[in-house]
Amino acid sequence: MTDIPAAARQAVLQARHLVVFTGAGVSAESGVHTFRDALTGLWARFDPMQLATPEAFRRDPALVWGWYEWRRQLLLGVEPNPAHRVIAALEQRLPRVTLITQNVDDLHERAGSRKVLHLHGSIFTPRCFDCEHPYKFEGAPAMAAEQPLEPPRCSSCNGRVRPGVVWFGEALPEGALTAAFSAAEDCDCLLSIGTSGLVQPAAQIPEVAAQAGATVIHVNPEAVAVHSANQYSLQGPAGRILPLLLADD
Ligand code: BV8
Ligand code: ZN
Repeated sequence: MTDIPAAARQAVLQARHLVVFTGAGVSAESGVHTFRDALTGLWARFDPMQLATPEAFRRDPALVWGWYEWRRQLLLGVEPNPAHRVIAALEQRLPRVTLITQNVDDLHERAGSRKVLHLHGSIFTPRCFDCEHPYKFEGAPAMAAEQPLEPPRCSSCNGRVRPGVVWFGEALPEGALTAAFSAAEDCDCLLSIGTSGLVQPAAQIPEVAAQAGATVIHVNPEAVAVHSANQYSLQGPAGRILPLLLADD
């Protein structure tokens, strides 16, 4: 059983302003591929950097749209896991919690988190690639197989519909990014859960909090290098570690 150092537990439960920063690892125990392993079958031969870009969509819209519809379809069949639920419980319990996610799924919302800053958009909010007109899904995706799929057309300009995510080379949503950085500067504790810390500028968030003097706690099965007394690396799956924060309450 992984113990949580008392000082780390205390820093979370007594935070004046807690920032929770999540990556694909928080959804792993719900059965959602982390970003790097979302490339199996047909997409196994691609590097996400090759598929999750506007250039890839221009070059082969059906391949890219097919990948996202396959991922969306998988997401419709999974549930939030204990990690998502503890995060939602912390939001109820603490004076101020800012939840920032890199994920494009809706598992935080489905677990009860009310305010979620999506730095990389959402797979559930497609829009027109040309005029940005929002597109409304009708029901579940057309197919379960991993195959290219022609994207639908925009009702206002007939352009192709694209996923509502932020691709590599695209700017992050201004509002969410500004709110995320100011929360990181203001918080006294930041809980970073399930992220490889590779993707910029999101990866700077824990660093900004640490520079501002916050206690930074990483939750990841892989050890995360920590550089000072008020940084912790809690090694283990989030679904097992996070409930320990609220245990014997
Ligand atoms: C921008 C949406 C500027 C899409 C995503 C060189 C070349 C080209 C670009 C760059 C470059 N250098 C820097 C850049 C910029 C680039 C970047 O960072 N590239 C990196 C990779 C080198 N960034 C961008 O392009 C960003 N935009 O910079 O724009 C700009 C400014 C103005 C105007 C125009 C442009 C946009 C980045 C956003 C990309 N979109 N997602 C989609 O999902 O398909 S990022 C995508 O990757 C995910 O959303 C996620 O955020 C990220 C993967 O990170 P993780 O979430 O950490 O997931 P990962 O799989 O990597 O790791 C999972 C972790 O969980 C692991 O650590 C694992 O150990 C852990 N884990 C596993 N199981 C568990 C667990 N943890 C806990 N419990 C468990 N059970
Ligand atoms: Zn349009």
